[in-house]
Amino acid sequence: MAYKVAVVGATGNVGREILQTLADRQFPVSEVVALASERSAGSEVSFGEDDVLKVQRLDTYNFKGVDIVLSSPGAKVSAVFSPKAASAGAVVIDNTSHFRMEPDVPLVVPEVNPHAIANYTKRGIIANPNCSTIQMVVALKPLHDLAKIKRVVVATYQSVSGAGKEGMDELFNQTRAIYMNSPVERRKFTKQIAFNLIPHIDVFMEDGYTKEEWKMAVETRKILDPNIPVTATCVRAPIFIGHSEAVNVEFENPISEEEARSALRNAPGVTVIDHRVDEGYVTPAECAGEDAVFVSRLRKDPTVQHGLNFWCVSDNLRKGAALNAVQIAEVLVKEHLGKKAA
Ligand code: 11C
Repeated sequence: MAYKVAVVGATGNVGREILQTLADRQFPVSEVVALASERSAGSEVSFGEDDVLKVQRLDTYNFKGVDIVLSSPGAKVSAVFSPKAASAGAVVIDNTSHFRMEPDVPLVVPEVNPHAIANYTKRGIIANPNCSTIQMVVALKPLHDLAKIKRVVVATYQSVSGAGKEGMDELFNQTRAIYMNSPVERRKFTKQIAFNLIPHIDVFMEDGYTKEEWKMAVETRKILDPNIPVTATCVRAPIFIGHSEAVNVEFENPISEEEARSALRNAPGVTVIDHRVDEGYVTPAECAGEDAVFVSRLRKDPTVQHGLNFWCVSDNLRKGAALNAVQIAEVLVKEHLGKKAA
């Protein structure tokens, strides 16, 4: 069985990564359609090593006959076009924040809550979580199964690709300007990002947290366990690809470093690289282009009864977005669409 797949937002960072991931993983496609705004229509995007797709206009596209839509055009565009595609009969895997917290839309990380995909029938939409949430819950899941998480405190160091191509261009241009003694221009970020850190991702909310910080808390509860309190500080860092997180976890039950390390080693999607020597840990520069969530610097937190600290790094465009979406599509066809067709 092969499926007609449409990629919405095909010219963006995540859209291009989705096309690459579909091809790399040999997703069973009968046809792939690349869709984007009128401005990008007519341009070309690669599908795997050999194929080139001409980008079509999203606003006039008829989704009839499309089986699966992988959508990452921005929340406002998804708000309009994901329901439109779903009512034409497609199952939409939506990578924006727009539908994530709606109760009848499953929010899925396949290593954590694949069973939730079954609820796609309610709206025809499955939401892909925020990148910083995805990598954290992949690492938290085996630890929660082992000793029941009581509380999570996390600080993130997020790459500029999370803010799209414009974010990457801004880091590049500002870095060059500083080296060339030229004026530093700012468009995308609220402060200079080159040689700096910005403790502000997404908009501020009434309680002083940013929406990125709020997303990490509410999405973790929806995906992993509704009773886990999460408090986050999200920081933009001058890195092109790869989000990093310093995670502190308090547990209800005893858990040793060895038990935690072994559970993480056996967990799907996790690679533990944790040697207490120079170079014995993973940094964001090393995770770009990789599928795994890397865990390093695992150690006891002696300030609470049952606590651990760890460092977690992953490619935000891949596991944080495109790969997770394609993995959802893989479960969807294997467990649901394929069975329906059979
Ligand atoms: C960032 N995490 O790094 C954001 C990007 O809710 O899907 C993804 C935003 C989202 O800026």
